[in-house]
Amino acid sequence: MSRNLRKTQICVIAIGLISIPVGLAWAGGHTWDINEVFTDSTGTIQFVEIRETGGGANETAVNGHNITSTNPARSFLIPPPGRTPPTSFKTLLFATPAFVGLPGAPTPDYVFPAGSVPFINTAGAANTVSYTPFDAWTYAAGLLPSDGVHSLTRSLTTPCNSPTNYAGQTGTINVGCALLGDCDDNGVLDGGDVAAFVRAQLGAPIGGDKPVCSEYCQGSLAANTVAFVDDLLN
Ligand SMILES: [Ca+2]
Ligand SMILES: [Ca+2]
Repeated sequence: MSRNLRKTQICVIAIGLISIPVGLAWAGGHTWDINEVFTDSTGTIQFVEIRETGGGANETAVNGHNITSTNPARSFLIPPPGRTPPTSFKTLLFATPAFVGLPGAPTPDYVFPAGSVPFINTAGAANTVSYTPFDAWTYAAGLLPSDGVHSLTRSLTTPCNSPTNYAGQTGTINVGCALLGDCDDNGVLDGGDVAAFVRAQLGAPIGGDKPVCSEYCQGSLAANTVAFVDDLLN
């Protein structure tokens, strides 16, 4: 190859690179991680939340990648279009059809098809949930709650669930308790719930208690107690 021809080729490549719009040049979709998973006891109500973790504003090209689970074996191809920037630290919410419209549930960005329910395991076993091919997260057996209110986060904590969609809508669902505050599970809010609420906070429930009904998800024991007492007295 002559020196002049090589110079010409380099110039053409350089001009080509310069002419690519900045947004396209840096658009990607590789800095998203699995952030939170949730299941109820039956596996019909589940969600998977992924999060942009690098702060990149143009990690828009999530479409074409898959959310997968190994237990059971599931794969969901994220359909087009890509997301609208900025993507920085935002979340995307994938959920089963039964999640849609629940009290406290934000609108999912994507709904798993009915044939993919359950999408993740309900309890007990280990599982690997991935955003392919860029992130694979494995949690050990016994870590995923299924009480209807707690979820498993990327850092392996089990707080109240916090599904958040791309628009920033967030909420908490409690599908494990029919009557919030009925901590002794006798069907009514009554005096017996006070002792059962205390037992739940101490982590020492007795037979017949329903600790999930003491979970007000207000962010602190003080706030939870206020909400419980308010329910009890009103
Ligand atoms: Ca969350
Ligand atoms: Ca009660």
